[in-house]
Amino acid sequence: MQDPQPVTILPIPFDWGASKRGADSGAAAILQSGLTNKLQLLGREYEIRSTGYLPPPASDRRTLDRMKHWGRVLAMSEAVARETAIISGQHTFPLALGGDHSIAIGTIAGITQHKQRLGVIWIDAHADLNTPATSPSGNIHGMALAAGLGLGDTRFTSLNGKQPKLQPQRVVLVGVRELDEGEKQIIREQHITCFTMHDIDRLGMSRVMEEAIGIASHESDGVHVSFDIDSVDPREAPGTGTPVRGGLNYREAHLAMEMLYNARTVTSADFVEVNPLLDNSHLTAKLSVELIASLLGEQIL
Ligand code: 6HN
Ligand code: MN
Ligand code: MN
Ligand code: MN
Repeated sequence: MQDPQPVTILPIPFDWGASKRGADSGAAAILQSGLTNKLQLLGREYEIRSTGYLPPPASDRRTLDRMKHWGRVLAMSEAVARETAIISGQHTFPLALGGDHSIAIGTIAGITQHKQRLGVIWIDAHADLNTPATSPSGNIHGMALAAGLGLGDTRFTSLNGKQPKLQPQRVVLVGVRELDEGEKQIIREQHITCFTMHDIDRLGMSRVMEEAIGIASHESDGVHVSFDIDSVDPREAPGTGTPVRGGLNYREAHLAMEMLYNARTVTSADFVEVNPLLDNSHLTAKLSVELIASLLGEQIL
């Protein structure tokens, strides 16, 4: 990866993949918390682009119990995939700002148009490996990684024509602490590497990230980091829709980002699930800016 590569920021104000409203303001909160200033300090050129996605009118009632608001999520995913494919083709670093995690359906579909052997490091309290058949909630943000692996509804899995877009041997989960039964089964069946909080406690974040980077980048043509802010402990990141106790602490999250930068292997990223409505202090958006800075090369010394 050429360094420092220009960054293309793609804000995606969308929250219909989640049950709580408010993550659609996440990108704006991250931008307001000083992201572009940070990029300037890091000597990174940047551009802010738009997907052009506008929420369809309230008359869009395409919704099913096990796939809530699928009409809106699909329209957004198509717009995100189109724009991300263009950005990837221009060899800048796509930085997608959610929005809820369903935006990753589109970013992965777009990026894999250029990178057929994309590794993915999915940093999240959850695995987002549900399908409409296994989902307890029907919320599509909990199905985003499954879609990339070709599992679930074909409207989502076949977004750019190609499915599956990802190979399970290059997909790594980090920070997991809440899984649904169907997700556990998919992890086992697909042989997906999953570093739970238990593994992080035992091995330490340093060893976990070394292994994660090795697995995701093995014979790959790039690595996508999909960072769900709920991976971080709710004490540090309260502003998120599905918080789970017992998460990454501040330094563990930073160490992961610093090691990813040092490995020079990451070619794109999502930062998702920041919900400013649940965080008056804007602590969560500020933390996101700091983590993005570490991922893009901010050094302590
Ligand atoms: N996220 N596994 C739960 C579900 O509803 O499928 C939670 C999903 C959370 C999704 O945090 O991106
Ligand atoms: Mn809203
Ligand atoms: Mn997630
Ligand atoms: Mn999550």
